[in-house]
Amino acid sequence: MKNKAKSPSLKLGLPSLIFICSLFFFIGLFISTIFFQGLGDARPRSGVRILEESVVDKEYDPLDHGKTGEDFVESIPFQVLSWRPRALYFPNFTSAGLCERIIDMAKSKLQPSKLAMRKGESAESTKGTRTSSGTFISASEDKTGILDLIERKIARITMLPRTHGEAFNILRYEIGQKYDAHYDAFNPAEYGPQQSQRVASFLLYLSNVEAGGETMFPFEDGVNMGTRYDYKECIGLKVKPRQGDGLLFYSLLPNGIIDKNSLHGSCPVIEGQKWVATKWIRDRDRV
Ligand SMILES: O=C(O)CCC(=O)C(=O)O
Repeated sequence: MKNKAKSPSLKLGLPSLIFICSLFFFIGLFISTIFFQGLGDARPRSGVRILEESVVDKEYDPLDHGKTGEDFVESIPFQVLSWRPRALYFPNFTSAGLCERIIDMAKSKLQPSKLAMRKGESAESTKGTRTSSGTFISASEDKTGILDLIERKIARITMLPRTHGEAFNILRYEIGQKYDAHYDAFNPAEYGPQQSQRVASFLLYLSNVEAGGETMFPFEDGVNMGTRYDYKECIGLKVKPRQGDGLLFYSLLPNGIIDKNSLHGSCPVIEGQKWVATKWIRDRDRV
């Protein structure tokens, strides 16, 4: 019997196959690490990168930037709603899809919203002041990267470092629910000594509301100040929630004093549901 000639084709055993596959895997990992490092820290994670690219303005040539700067020019449209308080409105700050994903993140975690108490106040005496439900979610807890992306964008428009921000407070108001007029800054004369102070608030409207639910500024431009305003009435400048839009206002004047015009609240929802993500930004690092 003739011996079968040995075929010159390559026959690989299991160990060799595993070795080759691992080699390709590590080469791929190495190349992608180098590529993404090149994009710098300013780029959000891939799942949501499309959102940020849509606002990069190709019309302008970016300048050389410092170590903490960015290599792109960005357009973020806004409208000045008021100078007293300083309030800016950002249409289409975020897409509707991302708003829905934030609502989904928060839905199962809602608890009755709480209030910071002034000296002498109690749960009983403040009952009915704030009737929404809410939950706190920090950007680091959100593994999808959506809150991280939004937090970076808020830091850009305020020029207040993201490390000064509290976790997002995601709120839901149902029909009849509201937040009576209040200040976000804590007056030490009423609340006692403060370690740090809230400088600004950013509200991202996560839903439309059929009727009611406006964010109101009863003392805008000093109007209604010095009257017998009862903090419940929904008057003054009213901002109607629109899904994906943002509202920024400052609670402190440039000299660090609380801006009396920044009194604000949420009018009762009349029809539909209101969802909003609030970020309070402080004058000091939170980390
Ligand atoms: O829901 C709003 O429109 C206002 C929320 C608010 O006043 C706050 O969270 O401090």
